[in-house]
Amino acid sequence: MYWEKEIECMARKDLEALQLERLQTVLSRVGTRVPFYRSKFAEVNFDHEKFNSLDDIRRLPFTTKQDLRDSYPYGLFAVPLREVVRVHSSSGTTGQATVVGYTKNDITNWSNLVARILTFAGLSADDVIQIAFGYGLFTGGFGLHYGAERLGASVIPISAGNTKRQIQIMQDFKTTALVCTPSYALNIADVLFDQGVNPAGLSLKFGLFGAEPWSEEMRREINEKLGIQATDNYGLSEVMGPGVAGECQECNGLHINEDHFLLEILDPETMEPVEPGEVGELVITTLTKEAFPMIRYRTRDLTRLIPEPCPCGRVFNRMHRILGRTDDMLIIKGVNVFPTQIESVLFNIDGTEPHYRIVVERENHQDRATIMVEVKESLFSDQMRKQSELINTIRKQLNSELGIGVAVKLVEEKTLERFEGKGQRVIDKRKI
Ligand code: DLL
Repeated sequence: MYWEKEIECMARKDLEALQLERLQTVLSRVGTRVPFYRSKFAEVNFDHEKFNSLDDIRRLPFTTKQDLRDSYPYGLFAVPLREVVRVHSSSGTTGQATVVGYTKNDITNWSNLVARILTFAGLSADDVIQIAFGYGLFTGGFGLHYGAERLGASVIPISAGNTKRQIQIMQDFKTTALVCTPSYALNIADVLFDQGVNPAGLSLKFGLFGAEPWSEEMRREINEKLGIQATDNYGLSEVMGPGVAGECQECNGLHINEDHFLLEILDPETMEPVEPGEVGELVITTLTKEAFPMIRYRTRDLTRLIPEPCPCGRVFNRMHRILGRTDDMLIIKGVNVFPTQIESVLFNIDGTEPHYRIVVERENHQDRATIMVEVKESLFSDQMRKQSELINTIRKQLNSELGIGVAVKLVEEKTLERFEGKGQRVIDKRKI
């Protein structure tokens, strides 16, 4: 267990005082050491002497993914490279890659924060943790690995892929906790079933899933199939990697490690704070990072705060599971649609498998969305009537959830590609 009661349960006003003190330090640090921030701060006549409340942060400019790209590779580092002990990078599939760095202290903090997240979820030194996130430049594998070691658990650094081997190891090494993306967990559950392995015969108790959006319905599906308690955890490489926020065993929102991160939830149009509890874009400022501090980083992730205190007793605010990203929000026929909304509907319908794709096309200036969903093989040998009934049910429910008409196509089990890392469920063929 990695439990810092004096911090995790401190009075809110003390936490805010700690945040302010740390914020002042980080601002003076980047203002003197990073030319990018120095010139940005000068543009708004920022004087850190006059910075005396957390709300003053609203006077500072935002940092975006593009700023990171423009500073590739080391332009935003706040320490010389000789103090950097680790570098991670995003894959760059959607543009120029971005690079982030860590000092020794950063790695220590990162490990501690991930150990905290694992503790939130109920894990302890008694657990055997199988890390099926990719190891490499992606922060998932190493981030969870160091945290699990810090916790004192037995760590199996198997990395992603080779699903049959994952299952073999899980059986032989008596894994108690699986750590990966939710889509890979589902993939593992399917292969487990195909191999006739009864999950009740495994030692698995916990699943810690993150790195991509998923729904409450998907959690239920994974819990049932693997016989575990699945929790959600959130992070992003730009501000650290995993370890930013995670669910406790209440499974009702993710506690934010607020002693290390300052969060704002802003209306993505006006960039003004939303009312407490309303949905907006998450903007994060790091409070303790040395090598790669981030000031007001626009995550593009949408969520809302859960204002009620959590029964677990932690002071850290909770955020609702990520609802989607401003940039993977689809606008179909002018209506905003999030893939997780479609997922929630599909997972509640009997006869469908939990694998789907959303294909969007444009023909004669008209959008057309087709939802491809896997169904049990037996349905295809059944009468056509059953298929069309199912299509109608899905279509009706999607129409009422989304407010637009979509086409539905049933495909046979195992025809849609499976994921080992982050899932890619939307195929947008529109050239807009
Ligand atoms: O995905 C870090 C991570 C690794 C988090 C392992 C949790 C576990 P990036 O590759 O930089 O970092 O991607 C960050 O992934 O902005 C979100 O859009 C999405 N994301 C991460 N965690 C969640 C989650 C890692 N729990 C981007 N729910 C973020 C929804 C998530 N989306």
